[in-house]
Amino acid sequence: MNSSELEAFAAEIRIAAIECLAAFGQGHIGGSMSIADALAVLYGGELRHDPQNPQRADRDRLVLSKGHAGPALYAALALRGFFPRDLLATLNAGGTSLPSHVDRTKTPGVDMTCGSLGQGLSAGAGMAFGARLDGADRYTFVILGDGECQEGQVWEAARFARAHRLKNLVALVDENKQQLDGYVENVLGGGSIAGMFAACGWRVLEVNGHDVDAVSRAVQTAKDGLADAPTAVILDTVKGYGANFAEGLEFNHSLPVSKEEAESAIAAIRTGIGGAK
Ligand SMILES: Cc1ncc(C[n+]2csc(CCOP(=O)(O)OP(=O)(O)O)c2C)c(N)n1
Repeated sequence: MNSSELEAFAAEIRIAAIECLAAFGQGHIGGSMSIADALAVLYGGELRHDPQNPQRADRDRLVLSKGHAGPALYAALALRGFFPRDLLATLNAGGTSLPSHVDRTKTPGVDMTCGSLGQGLSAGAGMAFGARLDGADRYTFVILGDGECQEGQVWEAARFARAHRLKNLVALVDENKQQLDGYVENVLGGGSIAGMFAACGWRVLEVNGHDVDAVSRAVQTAKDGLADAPTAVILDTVKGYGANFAEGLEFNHSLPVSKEEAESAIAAIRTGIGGAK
């Protein structure tokens, strides 16, 4: 996909995720919106995947460690044809294959069950290590939240990945500066996630996470094989980006989403996302 196609894909991911949340009536809007552009880049070409054969062994792996952002991943998967788009309306319903938090046993295209924060980078490091043992050229991408990076397990995994020189592992950190209960700076401020990954010996790239070209370039760099280390791509993002009823609120982690709000937000997205960046 070229740049304008990626932007259009990101907009469709936002729209489908909002529809999905509105069908259930509430959910994790903030952290779903902030990763839409990164998902567009991954599913728009950077991630080797096969909607007709989601378990294909040579696929790249994606771990959505901030598993509460399932609606955004489900939107991307549905738009790529992993399952029918109608299924998005079953988010969190009894017996659904689309639970609020991602579950690899339920949803085609979901590679890891996540929701208890802090665990995904460990799983991803294991997948990357496994790929090396297999002699396989697949990559593993892990999407983490900045609040999530307060979990100690993230840094155990980071050190493991560096110690084993897992250059086939890419962490994408959604640095939207907000977590469940407010601003990261106020909850556990100080320090720099980029600096922490660098201190663990990772290659670190910092980009505007809503600029699909910048994210694409960073992911391509992460895959260039030139660093003898894993790569962390720090995405400078806005929580709720593009959903006009959520963006800019201090507490937009999980919100009720009415049909009217969804319609208004979708109409605004269709006319072009406002310049928060
Ligand atoms: C171990 C653990 N503790 C607490 C929670 C509850 N929880 C769910 S989402 C969230 C905030 C996550 O913030 P962040 O990682 O920044 O995600 P984002 O803002 O991108 O949605 C918390 C505390 C959880 N899911 N897992």
